[in-house]
Amino acid sequence: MQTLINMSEKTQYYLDLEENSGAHNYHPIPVVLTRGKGPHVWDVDGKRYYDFLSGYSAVNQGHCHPKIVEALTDQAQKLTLTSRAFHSDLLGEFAKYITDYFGYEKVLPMNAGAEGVETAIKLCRKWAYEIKGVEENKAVIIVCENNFHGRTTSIISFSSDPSAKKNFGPYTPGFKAIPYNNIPALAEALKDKNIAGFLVEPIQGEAGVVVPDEGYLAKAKTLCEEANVLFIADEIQTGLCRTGKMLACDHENVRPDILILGKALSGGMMPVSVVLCDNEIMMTIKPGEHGSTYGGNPLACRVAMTALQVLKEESMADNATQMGELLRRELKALHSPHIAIVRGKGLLNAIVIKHPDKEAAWKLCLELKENGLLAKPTHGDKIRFSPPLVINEEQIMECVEIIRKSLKVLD
Ligand code: IF1
Repeated sequence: MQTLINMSEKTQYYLDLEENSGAHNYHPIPVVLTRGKGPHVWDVDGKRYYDFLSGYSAVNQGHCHPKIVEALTDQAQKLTLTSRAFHSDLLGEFAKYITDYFGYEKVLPMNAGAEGVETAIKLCRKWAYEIKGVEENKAVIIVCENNFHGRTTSIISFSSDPSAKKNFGPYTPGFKAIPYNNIPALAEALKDKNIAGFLVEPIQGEAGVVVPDEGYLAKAKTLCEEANVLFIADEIQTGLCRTGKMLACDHENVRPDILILGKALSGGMMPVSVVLCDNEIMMTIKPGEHGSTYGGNPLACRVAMTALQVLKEESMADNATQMGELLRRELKALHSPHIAIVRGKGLLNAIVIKHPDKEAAWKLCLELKENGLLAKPTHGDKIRFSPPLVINEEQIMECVEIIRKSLKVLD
């Protein structure tokens, strides 16, 4: 039972319900939210907060964006699900819209981000056996240490985080981990003729917003091309304007062979993920060989098209660039003895806390909550600062002041 003295009875009521009847698979900040709009959320006592996590970058467009809500509610009253046993008018429209939007020949729609990653893995393996000519069941996909690609059994099989994989074995074979942001290690791994693909986050989110060296992605793509290996970009967290470009790969003009999107693809309305690639890869999957009940449902298609539309209409990539530069500049200018590093790109940022108390980041997040800003530590000493991309300069400055004031709790 979480009993904190400054907790309202209403909040405690909801915490107790979750505690008693919900799985304990998270350790959330003790706040109970009931409403969201733009960069703000409100708790059950009516207190307003800046959301500096954005649903783990799923509400880039801001909470309850009116145009996306309108698309959701309108379509919800027409047709929400047909299954893929039949066609719908929206799947074809969505497929054309998103393949034109990102410049690929085909799209395969799924739901959660992990399903998108699993789909990319299956496509990569099928391509390896049927196009590249790798011996069956010998395909290997290179991944990076400290990766995060989701929570399915195959995906955690190649995680390097013990808490993500302990006692979930036996693990799925066919993956080789190399250090992130290390070209020589990739070049060495690519000598293996059974390598089918290289699955990489353009910026490692969960690891604490680890930005690779300039040129890393471009060099990696070139090495993959030379080795006839598929470059698979997991842009589920970094994509959709979060880092100041439509895709994080755009910073280096890298076109992934397989592009995976999720999260903000629906603007926080519902799980929608996609895999984008060209015919040579996508057409290796034949009818009946892959799918899902909700994959490509009309409601998701309608919502996703609107979510993509508002990203461009409201120039969210440019705003992410400008607001991100402002946020990092102002955080560095605090010259706080408790902040070791400020890093990020666009509005995907993190601070690394320097403090003898290993609970310092958690305590700072509790103080931030008291002062009206919600954030949560990742891997102990890192705190991600990734507000919705609709945040403006005045709001950034207000948040910097909240952070400045809250840091005093660590003195
Ligand atoms: C949790 C992390 C963020 C992702 C990338 C695939 C997925 C994710 C790059 C899977 C999901 C979420 C999952 C959520 C917390 C959050 C997270 F801390 F876990 F790593 F954002 F950084 N690729 N990330 O970031 O997408 O299946 O969840 O839709 O599991 O705790 P999903």
